[in-house]
Amino acid sequence: PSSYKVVVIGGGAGGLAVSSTLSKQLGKNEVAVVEPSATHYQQPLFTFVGGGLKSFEETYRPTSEVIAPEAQWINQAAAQIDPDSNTITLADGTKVAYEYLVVAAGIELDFAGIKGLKSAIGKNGVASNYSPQYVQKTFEFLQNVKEGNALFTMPATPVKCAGAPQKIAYLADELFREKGIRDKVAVNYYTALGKIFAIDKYANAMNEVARSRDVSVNLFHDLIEVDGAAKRATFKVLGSGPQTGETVTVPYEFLHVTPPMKPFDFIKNSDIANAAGFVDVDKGTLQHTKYPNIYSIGDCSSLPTSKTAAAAAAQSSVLKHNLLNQIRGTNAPAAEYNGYTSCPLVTGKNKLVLAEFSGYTGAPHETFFFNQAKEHAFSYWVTAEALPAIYWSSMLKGTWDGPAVIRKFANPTSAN
Ligand code: FAD
Ligand code: UQ1
Repeated sequence: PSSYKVVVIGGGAGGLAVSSTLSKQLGKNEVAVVEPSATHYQQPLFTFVGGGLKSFEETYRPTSEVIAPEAQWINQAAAQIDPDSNTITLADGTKVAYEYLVVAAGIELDFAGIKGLKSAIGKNGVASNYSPQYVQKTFEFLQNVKEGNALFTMPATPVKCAGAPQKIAYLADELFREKGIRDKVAVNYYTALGKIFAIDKYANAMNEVARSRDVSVNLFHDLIEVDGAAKRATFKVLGSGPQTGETVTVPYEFLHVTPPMKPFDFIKNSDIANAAGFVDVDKGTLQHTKYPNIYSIGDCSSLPTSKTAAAAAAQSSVLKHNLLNQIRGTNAPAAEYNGYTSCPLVTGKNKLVLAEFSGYTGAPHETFFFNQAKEHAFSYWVTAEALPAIYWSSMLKGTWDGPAVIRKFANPTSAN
């Protein structure tokens, strides 16, 4: 089989941040990137596309243009990982051998996990910012709304960017106000979880945002069925309240679904997965708990923090440091990831709550000197203008490790 020093599975945000640096450091054709998609998407921009604030064309570039020229692109899906023989098998059956493996395949959207959703989505008012296939439908269908219920859902599974399910509710609220129909439309957020956001500082802020925009927040409501023809969504009530176990059916004119998400089968069914199906790595070093020549980054990893590109950026520098140490036999101390993640909660045009925290401790780690739980036009600019540019020009090239470098002078008294 073909053979590489390092094989990286996945050419998304994390996989490219790692492979760009490694391929330059290790030399041409020592690093292969296994990536089935000919198009690379900047997914954080999808929220803005759904809200009509950015064009879809800004969200993607050809994979051939974002992969480092020093890396070998294998344009196929990985189908199997065999850590005992240091090989992976591709979808066409070819085997590829590695000395070191980095798994960065992301997380799978499970539209089939909700009854009726697969046939309903993309038509009759049902859309999702989570998929490039349906993100443009969000804005199209929002513009068609004249009255009735607009529903926004968040599932019980782990998801990437756990704030995205509610961001689009605030953008919809603003659109309905601009059209002068807000008094005829109810904006309802339904989450399977018991809180609007995991970290209290930002949960308090978002509860106040929802209250002030008249967005109803329905906790412990898990979407289980969509009847696309009748335009009705059915929720199962979770938690331990009086309605627990009951189902509630709500008619809608517009439905934004955050699909349940799950680890890809080729990872889940491999020897490198934990019980939940994520790649079982040390939460500090990102090295596999059983196979020392395997690392993982981003949404497919077991790292117990909130899954975002911001987290993958911080993880990428730790992974590269530790893997290059190992390859070169240097005895430098291991770098440790502290759980840093960030969720820019856009709440309207020029308004945004910029959550930044450690998923390991729950402590905020804010980059700037002002209170980022407050809606701010500057935070909007950072997220809508600066970060997309940083993503293409720096993160994918392996030179963005997250905002720690800015925090040093912009908020020097903040921890970390
Ligand atoms: P991805 O970037 O998803 O890349 C995974 C790659 O693996 C893909 O290219 C995929 O094609 C490839 N792959 C899949 N299967 C295989 C296989 N079998 N073999 C090989 N390759 C495979 N993050 C933020 O930081 N800020 C935000 O504001 C933000 N907003 C978001 C809004 C939305 C609507 C969405 C959907 C996401 C948002 N995110 C945000 C999350 C962010 O996009 C992800 O957390 C980030 O992309 C994770 O990087 P990754 O490399 O782990 O996975
Ligand atoms: C970030 O570093 C990052 O990676 C490029 C994102 O993805 C687009 C983000 O959304 C965020 C919020 C960060 C964190 C950076 C700052 C300046 C808060």
